[in-house]
Amino acid sequence: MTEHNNVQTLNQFIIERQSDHPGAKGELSRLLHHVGIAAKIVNRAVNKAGLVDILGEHGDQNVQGEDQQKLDVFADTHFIDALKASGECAAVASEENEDIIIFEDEMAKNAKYVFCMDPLDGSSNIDVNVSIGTIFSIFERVTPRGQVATMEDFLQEGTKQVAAGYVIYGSSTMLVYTTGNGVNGFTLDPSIGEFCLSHPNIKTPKSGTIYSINEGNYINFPQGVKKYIKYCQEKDARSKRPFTSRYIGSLVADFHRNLLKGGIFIYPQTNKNPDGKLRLTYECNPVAFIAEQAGGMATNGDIRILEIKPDSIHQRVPFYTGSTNMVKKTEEFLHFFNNI
Ligand code: P6P
Repeated sequence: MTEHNNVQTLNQFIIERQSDHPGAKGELSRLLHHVGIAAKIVNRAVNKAGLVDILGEHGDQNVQGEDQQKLDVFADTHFIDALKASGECAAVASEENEDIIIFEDEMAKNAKYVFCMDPLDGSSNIDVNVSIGTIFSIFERVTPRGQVATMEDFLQEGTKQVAAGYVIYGSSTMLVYTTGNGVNGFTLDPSIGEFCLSHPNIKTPKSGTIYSINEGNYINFPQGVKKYIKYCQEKDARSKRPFTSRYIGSLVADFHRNLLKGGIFIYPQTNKNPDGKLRLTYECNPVAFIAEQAGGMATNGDIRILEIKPDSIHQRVPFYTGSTNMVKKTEEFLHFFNNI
């Protein structure tokens, strides 16, 4: 019998932390509870992906023109179903859907929140058994309750997020989230089917020795990024350089490692992606909220990610995030060499 008497489950934690939000009536708690349910359903499918016919391409392409893997579609469908079932979500913006998904039932029209998500980020890694993840961001709607949500509810600055998090389906499955009072990590215990508090009050190191960037795009990088990469590679005992290069190609996995160990993740503008590759509303905003809540930073090379007013739900931005001292050093190079 596994001893669980001192373990706090996600649901116990959510309810306990409800008091962080005076006047809360449990809407966000119920919404987060349903996120946990969907995460367990997707986790079960991800773990079996190699065994059942759920691998391989779904035949369609998502709005990004990327081949949709079946697990992408599975994750998108099950998160949407769980959000609708919660009764606390009015509409969803998803990487897998060009337009927002508006729930039109009476309960949803009166719901307080809208939800942005990348239901399965890093999906190109699915069939090579590399960690993938779900990333989500929750806003209180700005349109009046009692009517359907609109696109206006989704084009809010990241500073307006009420909650954000990610699920990493890796060697273990973890859910990491914030509601603006610190960052907490929960590890799924498959023996009881519960996310259990394993990483309370995560704080990311101010400095690190890991840099994560796809150096295959080096030729197209801004001069300041090229100079920063060379800075990471130079020998300097005092600042523990040369740093270590680690790049998994799955944002959730690269970010999570750097969050815990210290480091910087960079996806700058390239010729192929002149505005960067990562999407503001459902990748950069939630990751930035977590980074800042853990004592780190997240910018587009110039300003805080969280201060950017989105002009579309699939808008891309350059992304620099992680240990504060490393992000600041990168910005020094960008300001000097690129006049950013
Ligand atoms: P590249 C995965 O497709 C993703 O959206 C992120 O998870 C990841 O950080 C990035 O793209 C990897 O992009 O161009 O290096 O393969």
